[in-house]
Amino acid sequence: MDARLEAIRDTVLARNPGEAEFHQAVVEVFESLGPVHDRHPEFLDAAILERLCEPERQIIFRVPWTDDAGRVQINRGFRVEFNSALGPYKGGLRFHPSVYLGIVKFLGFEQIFKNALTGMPIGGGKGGSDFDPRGRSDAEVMRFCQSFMTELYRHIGEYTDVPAGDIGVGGREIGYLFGQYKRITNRYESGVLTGKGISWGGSLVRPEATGFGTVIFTQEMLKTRGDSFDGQRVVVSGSGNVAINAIAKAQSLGAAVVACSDSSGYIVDEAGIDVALLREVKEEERGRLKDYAARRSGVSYVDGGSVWDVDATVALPCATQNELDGDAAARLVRNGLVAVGEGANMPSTREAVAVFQEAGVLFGPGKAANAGGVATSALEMQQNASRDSWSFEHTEERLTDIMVGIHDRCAATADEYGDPGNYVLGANIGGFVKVADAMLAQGLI
Ligand code: NDP
Ligand code: 2IT
Repeated sequence: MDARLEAIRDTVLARNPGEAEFHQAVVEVFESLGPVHDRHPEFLDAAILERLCEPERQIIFRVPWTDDAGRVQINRGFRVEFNSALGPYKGGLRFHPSVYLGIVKFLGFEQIFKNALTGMPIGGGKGGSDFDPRGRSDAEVMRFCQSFMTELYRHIGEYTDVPAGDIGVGGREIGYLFGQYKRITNRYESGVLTGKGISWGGSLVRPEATGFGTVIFTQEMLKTRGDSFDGQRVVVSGSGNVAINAIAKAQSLGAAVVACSDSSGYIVDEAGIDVALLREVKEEERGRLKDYAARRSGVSYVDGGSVWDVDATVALPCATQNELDGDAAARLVRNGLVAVGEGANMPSTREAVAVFQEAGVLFGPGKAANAGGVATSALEMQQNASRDSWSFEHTEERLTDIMVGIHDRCAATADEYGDPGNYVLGANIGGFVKVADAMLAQGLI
């Protein structure tokens, strides 16, 4: 890494102790940015990197609520408003027991570059809570969401900060959050949240967008080698919103998707995953993958273990950060892997990324490959602002154009900086330059 960037990096790491995921995301971006600063010394003079790594605002709050037994529960809520150079802060809310400031900051930091790559007018932010929705009743989830919004409402708004879903936050939670925002503010401000239901301001294709977009991006990478999804053997991690829709899209392009996982284990279904059954078990019943295996013959369920033990030509990690390590990457590469599209945020460890890149595997990093979700959120904001709603076909066409555009911009940037096919470099530089130019133009703020 460039010595000037090393010094800035060391300061950032020292100023943010104990935030391992945030450190990892920062270091990975810094490793791409040396050549940009050679060409643009003005970015150094204006301390763009130092400013980028310091969130514009960080909000941490108490979330008290009562469970169904009448006991008081206390969780911690977060919203990190990272960068608003390109538009209102935009990014999801994650409800998972592992959430702490370091996770929210890594996600918010990645979101700045991802959102810039979409070409839409959105800044970067992220939030969430260490609340665990697993095993909670609808009524408990509602009371939690109402309490969370009772603090969050004062910090958000269609021109200020627009949250959406992430792990543990889907249509149900967005509904409860929107209802409470509306009640407190007495405003039907549709554009304050995205991922809403279709009848109350949501956008068609938003539920599918992240998974669909990841597959579209990966298909574009495959095309550069005269290849496609047709006939690929695909393994997906996770079985939530992103995973299920990635599976559906890959199958529609002719791939055999043979395995997916949840945090308890994984299934192998050599006949190809039955998406209708998967949706029934995971989305309607909020069940577990072992229930899927119990209802379909020829499926094996492996309790614990890693889904990356299953051979694949295309891997789509769609669960969580650091779920695919260097050893798993090396094993996949030995057994014929040709491409990886990250549906999750930072699912591959730094060692895994190095293994993929050294082996010449096509590697689409999350901030580019999973940008279809937030891009379609921006399309939802656009529909809300114009009080319009678009057809599925039109919205899907927009999503496809955006994903092809992100792919092409990453590829062109990698070419421009002398490392063709390096989508990590292309995404980091492409996103950074756009934000840095805007920050420079807007003065020292
Ligand atoms: P969901 O909550 O719908 O699904 C998450 C899935 O990942 C579940 O199958 C869950 O298993 C599994 N998982 C979560 N945490 C862990 C863990 N610590 N260890 C093992 N498995 C885990 O979330 P999404 O599908 O929305 O999100 C998945 C990933 O995609 C995240 O990295 C998210 O940041 C990213 N992403 C999401 C976008 C969106 O629009 N939703 C947009 C862009 C990126 P279990 O059910 O057992 O908990
Ligand atoms: O990581 C992500 O891009 C998301 N969770 C989606 C954010 C959004 O605002 O739609």
